[in-house]
Amino acid sequence: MPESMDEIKKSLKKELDKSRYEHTLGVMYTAAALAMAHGGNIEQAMLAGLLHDCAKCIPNDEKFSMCKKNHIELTESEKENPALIHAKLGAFLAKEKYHVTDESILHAILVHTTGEPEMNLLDKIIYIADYIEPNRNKADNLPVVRPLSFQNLDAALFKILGDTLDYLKETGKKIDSLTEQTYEYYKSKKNEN
Ligand code: DGI
Ligand code: FE
Ligand code: FE
Repeated sequence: MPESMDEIKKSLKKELDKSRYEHTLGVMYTAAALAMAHGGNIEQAMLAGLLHDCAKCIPNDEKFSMCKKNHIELTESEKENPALIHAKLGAFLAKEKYHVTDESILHAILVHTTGEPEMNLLDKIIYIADYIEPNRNKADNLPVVRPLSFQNLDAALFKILGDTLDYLKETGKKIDSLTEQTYEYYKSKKNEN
């Protein structure tokens, strides 16, 4: 049986540090609001939002050993940038530990960090909610991206991806090919209109 939202919250409160737990609740409610605005399924959005970072606070060495033990294959990019692993491992834990059976929720968790071309509505909602939730305050473009997210999901994605790439370049991080492909996809989508 899938765990109830209350049971999951209780468990995440222990698994995550305080600010990550608060971020998680922020993503959950922001995802609900985006689902309302765009005709998505509110319950799905909330559960995916609640669980999206469930693997975030596991130490890196443990992330690697959990992936090995459970035959979760990592890309070269994930091995080089362990910050990416929590998405794949999070989708695994959502299924195995929290007993989520809804594949679309698991998929939204899987792609929440890099995105991917042709995301579905729930994928987009979680990707965007992760960036705009109220506790986020670092990105300069938030005053533009927040209202845009309630008007045009693809335009918001393009803006977020562009700024994320700029940030990764500025900080000298290796860019995952999916992040790049996702940006190119939503750029070409924008040029179609
Ligand atoms: O887990 P959150 O902090 O809430 O947000 P997230 O899942 O979007 O993860 C953000 C982290 O992922 C941040 O440390 C930057 C990193 N990231 C996202 N795309 C890429 C990336 N890191 C690298 N090296 N390359 C990427 O393409
Ligand atoms: Fe994350
Ligand atoms: Fe997050």
